Amino acid sequence: MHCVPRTAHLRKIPASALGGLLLALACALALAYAGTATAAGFEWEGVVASGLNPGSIATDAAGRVYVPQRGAGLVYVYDSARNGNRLLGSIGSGRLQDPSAVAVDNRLTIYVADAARDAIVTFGSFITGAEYRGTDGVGGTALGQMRGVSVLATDPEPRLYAGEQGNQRVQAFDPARGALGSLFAFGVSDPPPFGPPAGLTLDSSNRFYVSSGSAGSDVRMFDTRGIFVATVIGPGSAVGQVDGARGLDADPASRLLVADSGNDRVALFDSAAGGFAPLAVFGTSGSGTGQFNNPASLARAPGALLYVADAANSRIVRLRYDDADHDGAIDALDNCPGLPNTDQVNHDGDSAGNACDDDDDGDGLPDAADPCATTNPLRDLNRDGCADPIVRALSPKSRANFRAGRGPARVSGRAQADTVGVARVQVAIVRRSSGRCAWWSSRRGRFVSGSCERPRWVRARGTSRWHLTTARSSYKRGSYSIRARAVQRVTGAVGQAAVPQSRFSVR
Ligand SMILES: [Ca+2]
Ligand SMILES: [Ca+2]
Ligand SMILES: [Ca+2]
Ligand SMILES: [Ca+2]
Repeated sequence: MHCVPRTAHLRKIPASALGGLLLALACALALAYAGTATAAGFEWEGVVASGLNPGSIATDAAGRVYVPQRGAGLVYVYDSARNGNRLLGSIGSGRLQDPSAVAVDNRLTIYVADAARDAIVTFGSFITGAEYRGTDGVGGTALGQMRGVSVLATDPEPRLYAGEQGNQRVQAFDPARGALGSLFAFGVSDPPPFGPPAGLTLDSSNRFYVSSGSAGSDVRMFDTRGIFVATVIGPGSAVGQVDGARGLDADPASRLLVADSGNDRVALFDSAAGGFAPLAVFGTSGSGTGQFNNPASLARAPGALLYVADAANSRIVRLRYDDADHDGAIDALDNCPGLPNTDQVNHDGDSAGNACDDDDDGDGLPDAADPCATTNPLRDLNRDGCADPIVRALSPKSRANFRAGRGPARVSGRAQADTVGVARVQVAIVRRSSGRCAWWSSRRGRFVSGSCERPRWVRARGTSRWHLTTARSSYKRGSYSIRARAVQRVTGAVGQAAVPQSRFSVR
């Protein structure tokens, strides 16, 4: 929408006062919305670690942070933010010389690029001791060989991708083939100018994004086969531009997070569907709070968190991004944006989480009038929002045989009534003999004659497990049937459909 200054607008079209008011209102709304969108940017949470010489960092599904320490032959591992980001330990001692990049796949396998040997070293999950699994690769330009790996990425397959500075390409590996079977590689430097690859990530459609750390270079998109599609973010220092971005990470909404190294800031760009529009930018040059000096790598973690390797400040910084309501769900995918709902629970699977859904179970009854607000019952004859109460496991079972004067002294079963529970269970026992009916009366302690069409319900003891005691001696010859039904708490609904019956005879 195009909003002109209100006064100018009124001066131009004085006759249309109502139209002007409407446009002004619409513009006010648009501005309010823009304000909300800006608020959903980045927030500084703190410095996680300092005194480091970090390479390209990674996180795992549990939120741990992996920081390759260039030159030291180690990858430091920090715990999740929830656990205080404390240093858990390191991996690679004796196996690594110059770890330049790390990636952790969805099976928690750890891959470390060793720039000193042009190889990728594989370790098992950190929680099971990160055991050494092997070293693959050698310097060279053929498939399976590599030069100067500066960044690693994984996809859900899981496959492994390496950005090679020396060969100016991205190479894809399939670890399932053993020995890191190389699948294909594609060059990233054409069209020029483009420096060696530094940032590498894949969106949810498995398209590649590659950036270069060279001043004046852009961010490029390649299709799933590695064919160049377009430059998606151009070089420069204005909002919407990057300058030698060394770190990239696509988020679950396929938006791009960028460590904009030359501009000492981080930025969020919309997805391909959103035209890579700039959504938020954060940071200025320096070494204080909210400042960066050559941010070189970034990695998302659960809880709407983003770790940034602030390289020239020798530190790792934790940011929160796109989470204005601070509930740990990025607002782009938050099922109640603007309302803190950490659990994101959404019973009916619609677009609104329970916290902001007036009808959590989607059964058409608003929560305030729905005693079973989180169940959408299949069978709800009285439309009270709760599944109709049912009785089962009725005993004695049908076709049991009894002798006169020795009938079943105990009738029992189970009952249930949705989440509200059973208030009581009622039982009706009838004897039919020569076309006449007699019903069990607990008050009288015997069968009393009555209409065959009008059951005489008596109350059983218990609820979800219940029983009724009768007198064995009161059973005369005839054919009997027992019915039982449960009465639901809160609304008093009575089990209506499929009331179970047991039929037996006394001879
Ligand atoms: Ca949120
Ligand atoms: Ca929320
Ligand atoms: Ca819902
Ligand atoms: Ca409901």
